[in-house]
Amino acid sequence: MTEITAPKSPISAEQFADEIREQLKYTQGVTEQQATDADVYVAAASAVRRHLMDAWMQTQQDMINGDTKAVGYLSAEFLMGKQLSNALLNVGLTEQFEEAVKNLGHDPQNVIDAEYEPGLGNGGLGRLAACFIDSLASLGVPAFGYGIQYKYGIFKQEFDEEGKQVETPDYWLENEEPWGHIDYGRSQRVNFGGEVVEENGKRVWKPSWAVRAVPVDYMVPGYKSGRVNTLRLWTSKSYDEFDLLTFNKSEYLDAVRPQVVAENISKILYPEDSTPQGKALRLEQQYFFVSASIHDAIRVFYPGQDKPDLTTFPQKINFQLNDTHPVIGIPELMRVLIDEYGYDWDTAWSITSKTFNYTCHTLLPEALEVWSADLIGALLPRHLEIIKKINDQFVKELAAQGVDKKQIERMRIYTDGKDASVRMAYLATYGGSHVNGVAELHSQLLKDVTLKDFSDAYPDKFTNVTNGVTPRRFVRMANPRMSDLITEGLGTDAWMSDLEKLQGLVPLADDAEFVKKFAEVKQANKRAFVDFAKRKYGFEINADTMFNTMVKRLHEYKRQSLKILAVISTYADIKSGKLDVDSIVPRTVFFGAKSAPGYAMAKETIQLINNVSRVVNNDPATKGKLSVYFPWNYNIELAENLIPATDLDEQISQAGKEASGTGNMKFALNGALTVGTLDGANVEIRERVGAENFFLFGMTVDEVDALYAADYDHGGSRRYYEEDPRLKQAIDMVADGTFSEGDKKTYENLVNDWLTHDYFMTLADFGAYMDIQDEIESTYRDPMKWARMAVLNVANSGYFSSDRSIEDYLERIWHTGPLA
Ligand code: B1N
Repeated sequence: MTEITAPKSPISAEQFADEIREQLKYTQGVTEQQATDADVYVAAASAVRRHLMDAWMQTQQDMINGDTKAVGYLSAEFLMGKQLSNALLNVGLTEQFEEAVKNLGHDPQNVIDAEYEPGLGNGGLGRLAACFIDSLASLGVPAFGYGIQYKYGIFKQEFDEEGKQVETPDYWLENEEPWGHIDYGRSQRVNFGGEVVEENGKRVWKPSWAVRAVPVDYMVPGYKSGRVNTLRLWTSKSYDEFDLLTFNKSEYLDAVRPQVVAENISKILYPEDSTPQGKALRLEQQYFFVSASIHDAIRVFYPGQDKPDLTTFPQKINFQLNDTHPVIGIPELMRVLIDEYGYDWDTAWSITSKTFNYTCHTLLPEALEVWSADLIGALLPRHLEIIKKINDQFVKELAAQGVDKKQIERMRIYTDGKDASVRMAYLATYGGSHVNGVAELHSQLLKDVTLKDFSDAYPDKFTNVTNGVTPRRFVRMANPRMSDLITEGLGTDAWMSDLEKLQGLVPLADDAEFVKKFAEVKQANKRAFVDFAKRKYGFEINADTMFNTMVKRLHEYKRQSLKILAVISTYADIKSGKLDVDSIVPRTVFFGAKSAPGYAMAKETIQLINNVSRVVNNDPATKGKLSVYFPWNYNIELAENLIPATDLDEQISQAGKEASGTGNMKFALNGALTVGTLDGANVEIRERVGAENFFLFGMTVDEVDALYAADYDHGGSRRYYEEDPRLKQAIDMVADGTFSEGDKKTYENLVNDWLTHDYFMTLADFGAYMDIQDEIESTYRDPMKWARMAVLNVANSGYFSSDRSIEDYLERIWHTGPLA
């Protein structure tokens, strides 16, 4: 059992069982005999929460009273995953829980499973936020996560008979949710609409409606740090102020409109990943949580003060803007300082620009949020004025620096004219102290391409912080067998809070016995996944095959289509007899991916994968040597089960499109080998694990650019189709109805796009991708060689701990550290 600093007095399993009994009786009102798994889950969660309470309160006290600057991580998404096992691990009660629950007559796994996974995020960006708050707490750094408690999280994905994605609402709060604590007393008023008038020479905002932002607090326990931070998620309530004036004009529905609007704000998470939708409600959500959070921070750090000295604000807290979603916080803090606290413009600007920093998570130009000035003006008229003034100041500053007119035009934060708009990434870059990308290559491309003008004008602002993942959840919890082996191999479990210690495994890669044990662990994980998949999905999977996984959001740039075309090609060769089915390495290909509901091309790809799965898995010609499974509703739980069971991970995005990726890190840390392109953090993973332990293929960023320059996406892809018979055969099969019961229309859009545009160059990389498969197969045929490479992947991936990412943020951006 690992020793921890929180709670101060560890308890026995018997005591923990008593605490659960007490909760069952006095909080839930059920007898021990009546208690279901779900009851025991709620009781155990409540008991754990009590264990965290002292440390939570102490952390807040120390933060307010001390002078260690705090971090406010502003994020529209926190994809937390289930909380109970994580809290037990961090508080040091895992074993006591298991024994206690058994003594109460329940299966611990069933109790853990009874928790409903909160899906308050889309993918990597939201999960990164969750890993970061775990690491902040584990490092003892005072921090708040600030976001939205959506009533409906990311939709539940199902597949219909035709293999199409069907979305159903995810009402995650249907049952008792023991973690969040709603705190009505610390609500904030958030105003919207109306107009700005001149009063005594001052601009005064007269809003037309308001909502009440109520905080729901989640404890964020650090691992072995004795610290518990806060994730504060805002929920919107109406003030139930009835608009009498409107009512008297007998416009009843108009009179209650504000109430309806208010409750809508935190109702639903936008299901778009990497591509924003410029909808008014989304801007309302952004302003809602950011405004509430800024006022909350002032309340926390200047308790009871009517006239706080807010020039010290940037020494109390720094706000990290998780992509452009919270960037409206910059004009909001300006407004608060000027309108609410009476500071002059220059003082307000000095405070604001020291308070914010911006992390960019994309390279896709369409993913940088741009809001129409009309929309901002209607919803937040005072902010639009402030943004224009920021823009004026910015333009003057650039001119004074000697920046030429054309470049200034390109850089405008606010663009005039009839389609006047506000570019949030530019506002964030100018309005904050630091800008960072999320992997070396990404940060470089930000400087060279996406934000080049800004990097030229403000070179010192730009830095990189490569993403990371929390080893507690994604190694220790997800992969207990491998974790035990690592601890045995290293003679300590200190790697869990200092992941670079995995380096100590490097010599063990040459220890045949250790490598064999490592291979056995992987095999045991595969068998466990087979059971899990049978239980949850009814799949019949053969554990004695290579597990080859591609899990991530469905997006054209990620190129699930490349993977499925390769599968189809292999299948075609087996059918035609070109490939002897007994000669191939038996493979089970797994896909997991949700598509944005309105993303037609992505949805067609999902349908194709499902139908390839149906056809291939039911064809006796493949003799079970090639199978495709697409477990629906990819989420954290599935990730935690599938990643440790995977042999080969797919990271095959077009070079220059994936900002970082974080799945790639989770796989490497769980002993999967990667087949991947030189994109995002793949580059750094390969550097660290060694080129000889990574299956690299495909074009580089420069080669991609050269092909675009040669007009690839305007008809250039067709040549690849015509010149590579494997590719032609695979695409023809998609077109001819093999995977749509003879219907030639089903995949028309996909086929048409491949042959005319193929913007993400799937066809151009197909040959290289097929060629690398030979190397993959011959390596897999030598199990000890494969396992050795896997050990080296684990041993050299300690860098990809989110603890290291946070250390980098502390040093390069936040300039703060642990509480004394
Ligand atoms: O952020 C992750 C990266 O590892 C991924 O490479 C990157 O694609 C992802 C709008 C996004 N970038 N942008 C988003 C999400 C939701 C939304 O509404 C954009 N997600 C990423 C972590 O750095």
